[in-house]
Amino acid sequence: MATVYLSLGSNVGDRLAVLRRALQELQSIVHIGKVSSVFETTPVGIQNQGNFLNMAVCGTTSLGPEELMNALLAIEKSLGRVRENQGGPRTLDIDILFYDHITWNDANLRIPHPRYNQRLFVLAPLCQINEQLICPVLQKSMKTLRMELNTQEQVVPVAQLPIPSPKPYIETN
Ligand code: PH2
Ligand code: MG
Ligand code: MG
Repeated sequence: MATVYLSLGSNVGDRLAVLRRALQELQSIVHIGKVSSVFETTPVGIQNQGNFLNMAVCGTTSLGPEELMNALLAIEKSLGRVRENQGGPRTLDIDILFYDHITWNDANLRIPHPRYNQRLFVLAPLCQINEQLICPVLQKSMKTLRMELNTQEQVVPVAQLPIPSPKPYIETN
């Protein structure tokens, strides 16, 4: 089993409902151990789009990094994401921040996630679930990276979602 840290974001539709559904879907591929609060965050990059709700999740999975990424893309799709311009509005984005202590760099997948350390909408939720976590590349804790970050981003906790129980298997005949 691998320990993974994921970042979730939504700025289209009923954002909180989307995150709630995403956690339920995630339970089928990741055994969720911790969830952060849900934060309302101002958009980074393309500015003229709605505020995001962002959160972080930690859990364990038996999927490899690429399998996990494909499964996450399928969840994004099932919740109605249409891929348009990079960095633009999205119903649901699920990014792999860390996968154990591995580094992965190819055209389709980069772990740790690129630029996560420059984004308060990632670090604030992440620090809630494990501020002692050390980045395998930067060799610094999430707490330190957050303190070093100088940003205009507004990041406010607005809700807490429960960890959903794994989907029960109901036999029908
Ligand atoms: N995601 C982006 C670009 N900008 N800004 C915020 N606040 N939250 C996000 O999740 C986000 C973003 C691309 O993935
Ligand atoms: Mg993203
Ligand atoms: Mg993504």
